[in-house]
Amino acid sequence: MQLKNKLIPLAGAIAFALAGAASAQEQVVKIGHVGPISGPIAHLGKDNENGAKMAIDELNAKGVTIGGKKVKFELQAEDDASDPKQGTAAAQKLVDAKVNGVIGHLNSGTTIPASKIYNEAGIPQISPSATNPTYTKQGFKTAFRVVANDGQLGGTLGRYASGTLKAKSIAVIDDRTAYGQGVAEEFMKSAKKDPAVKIVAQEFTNDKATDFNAILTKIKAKKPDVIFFGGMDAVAGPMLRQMKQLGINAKLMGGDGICTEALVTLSGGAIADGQVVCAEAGGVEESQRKNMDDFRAAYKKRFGVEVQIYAPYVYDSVMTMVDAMVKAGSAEPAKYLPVLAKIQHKGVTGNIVFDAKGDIKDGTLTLYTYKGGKRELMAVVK
Ligand code: ABU
Repeated sequence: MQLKNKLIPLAGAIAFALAGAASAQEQVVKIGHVGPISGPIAHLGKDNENGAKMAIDELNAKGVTIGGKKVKFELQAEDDASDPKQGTAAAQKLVDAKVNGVIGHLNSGTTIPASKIYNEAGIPQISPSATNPTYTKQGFKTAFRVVANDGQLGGTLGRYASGTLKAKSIAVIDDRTAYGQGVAEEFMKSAKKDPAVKIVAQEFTNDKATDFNAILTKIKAKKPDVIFFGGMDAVAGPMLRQMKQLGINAKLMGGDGICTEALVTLSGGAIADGQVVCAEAGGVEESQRKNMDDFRAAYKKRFGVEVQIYAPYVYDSVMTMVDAMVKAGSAEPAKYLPVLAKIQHKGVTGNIVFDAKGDIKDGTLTLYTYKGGKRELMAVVK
């Protein structure tokens, strides 16, 4: 009896010591993620965050070793509500938490000011969706992006408006954000290369607006063939509804911010077949589409909803960052950053290789329209 009493605590102590030794071998690597989980585009922020969760869970389930040590990844997800001030506060919180890397932010207006904070802390940042060119033009060695930029988006859409749609009169609206203003300017620059194109109206709104009657009434009088909107789906949806109410039959074009699955619901079903033309700032050719389709199916199985737009790019951003850590044999930012800058990662969204500025090399775009209440792929273009 006495012997048994002594053996039990001894066995417990051995088990405790073994568990301690195992956890001493396991290194925790923290990945920060920031997007708008509140506010008008919370559905897109959640989409991005879900992409990060899928990558982290997959890595932990598979088991990853970095520099000879087994690693456990932890996701620290923050909400910036698409607000630049909340964006910098979230960035500082991640720096203070000593994250090993950051994926985000979603918006250009939050990504750009936050990038200065990450840069000063030497923490690598990959944005999966911010498309304003300024982000990678600041000369920060820590800033990367896995999607094409507004120059490519606006350029391609401008050529499509003049070349394919043969638009002659175009009205432009933007939401005055870094993204909306930037993509609208690039679109106009590109469309105006065709001397037959006239910008007949230029109006402004904001990223929380829901009433566009005044600006749409002014635009209606100009009878444009196309209205280009620089902004997000939460604003484009009600805008489409009011276009229909006012009897405006012009096509609505926009960048990746409106090119979501949710646009149909947000417009209250007001989109006529083929009326909207928009572009995602990435995409894969037909031959590589299976990986993307498999990702979308796995996402839907896990979260019960369709991918909105950028979840696969977030997933790839995490995987690319971790690939660099594994190849560098270290999750220390200073050690894996140079490897990340030269990485060649085969992701579900295509090959990820960065140029000297941190932009994706050979970025593609995917043109979409909407038919029968569904987003429909038209073409993948370089
Ligand atoms: N690229 C569209 C949404 C995010 C942004 O650039 O603001």
